[in-house]
Amino acid sequence: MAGKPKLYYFNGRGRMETIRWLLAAAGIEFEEQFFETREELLKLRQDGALLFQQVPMVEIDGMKMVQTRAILNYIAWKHNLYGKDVKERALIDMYVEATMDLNEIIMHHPLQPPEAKAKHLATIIEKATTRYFPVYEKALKDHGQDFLVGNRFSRADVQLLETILMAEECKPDILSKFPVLQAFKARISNIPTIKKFLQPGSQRKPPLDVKLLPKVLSIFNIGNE
Ligand code: P9H
Repeated sequence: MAGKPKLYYFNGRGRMETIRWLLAAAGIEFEEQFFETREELLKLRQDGALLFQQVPMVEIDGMKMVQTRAILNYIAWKHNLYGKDVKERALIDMYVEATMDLNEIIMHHPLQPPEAKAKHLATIIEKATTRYFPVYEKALKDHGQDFLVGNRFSRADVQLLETILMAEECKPDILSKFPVLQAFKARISNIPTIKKFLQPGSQRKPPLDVKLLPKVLSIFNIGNE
């Protein structure tokens, strides 16, 4: 029996957080190795552990998986969070890829130069409330089911909840015009595995703060290229 998955990244969200969410939602315990220095990243590269010299990297089922989406697809498929057939998978992929587009903007907010922060925040709020959230609000309203796809819990529900909570950190009342999403948030947050992950002391990471930022910039040599 393969041991617990082991996650290689820094002690923060970035591109690894969605992987932590999906493993937690599936009830899968996991270990983490955190980079404190660039040397540790370079060591993994020298050991040939990073197919494209990048992280996130997850050791799972004898593989050293890289590429965030590939890792998420594998976990979702393995733990039946990817729909019952290829049509449901297609719809899940459309919903999930959109959450990742919004996440991509939000996860880079801490890396924005101070003078660009206000405009970047306005973009997050505008995109969330005019492009993305209206689609999920309508989908849930139209079918009236508890879950986004196939009336069954899937990665689409997990990744939408993650994105909703990240957007609320940007603007606490960002769901004010989305009553169905407010109910969805409460419902999915009460699923036992997710409720446990939302508890203090879990492996969920806080927003990337000014304390951690210099370490992230040095680990990935950002800004000294
Ligand atoms: N397609 C950190 C915090 C927030 C957002 C991003 C990066 C891309 C995937 C070293 N990995 C800053 O850019 C660090 C990827 C993976 C791939 C990396 C290098 C990033 C970050 C670290 N950079 O989806 O997995 O960009 O390893 O030499 O490229 S994450």
